[in-house]
Amino acid sequence: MKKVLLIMLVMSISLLLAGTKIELSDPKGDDKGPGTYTYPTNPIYVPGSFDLTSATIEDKGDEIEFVVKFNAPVSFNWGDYWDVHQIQIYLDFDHVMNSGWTETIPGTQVMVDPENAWEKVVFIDPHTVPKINGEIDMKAAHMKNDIVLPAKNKPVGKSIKSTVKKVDLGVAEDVDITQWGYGILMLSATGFPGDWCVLMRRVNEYEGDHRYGGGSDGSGDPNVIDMFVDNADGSEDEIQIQYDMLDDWESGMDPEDTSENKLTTIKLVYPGK
Ligand SMILES: [Ca+2]
Ligand SMILES: [Ca+2]
Ligand SMILES: [Ca+2]
Repeated sequence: MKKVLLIMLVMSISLLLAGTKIELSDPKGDDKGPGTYTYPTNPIYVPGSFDLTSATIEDKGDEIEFVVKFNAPVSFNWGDYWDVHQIQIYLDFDHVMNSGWTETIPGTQVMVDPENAWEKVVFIDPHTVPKINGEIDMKAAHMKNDIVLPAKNKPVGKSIKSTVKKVDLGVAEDVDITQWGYGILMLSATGFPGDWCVLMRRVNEYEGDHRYGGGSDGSGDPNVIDMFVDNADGSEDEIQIQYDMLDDWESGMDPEDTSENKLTTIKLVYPGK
């Protein structure tokens, strides 16, 4: 009898973890990066497309399911799997100073606070896996082992659902996802990226057909349009927190010369705190 109870207890603990679901919110109308960015002018960039509204992170046993929601329906005109979104989810497993990466995927153009240094990033992009892996090999080979592609992406309505295997993240099945830090960034994907950009669309000084405006023609400005910040409860004050976080950069004038840049530094969100 005791043994049965023990087994039931162990089972209910792992079931408890398996059901763990984190819910994050983001205010609407802050899809402006550091507060100044404007969308490209081509009508494919529907207003609200890059405006994060909420996200859920759910422990599904041997997988983790990320659902990222935004403020316009996902579209299917030209992309391999969908059109305009690129989403990066930086994961800090241990919350230990300088444990992990502080740089981000080349072309994102932000740094991560050393207290939030990340172990793995989930890379959600509409291109084919061979195309993505080719870009990573060319431009991000040094961090290749820590860039994880979802086992499955499902774009539906105003959301993209991405399923990531725990084994691909290198974590145990009984890991507690409430103890992690999350950096969920919204960018835009392009099949014609800059030489140092892993498939992300760039921000220029003035918007164009397929370029955001409100940044710099150089390469020091973040190519991040929206992100979750602070407690990620969606309160209005998170708008200014994001604008300030994304605004501390300097850029040289030559877009192909990244040596004169000072990148801005972001912090991750810790739901378990
Ligand atoms: Ca938003
Ligand atoms: Ca870490
Ligand atoms: Ca935001």
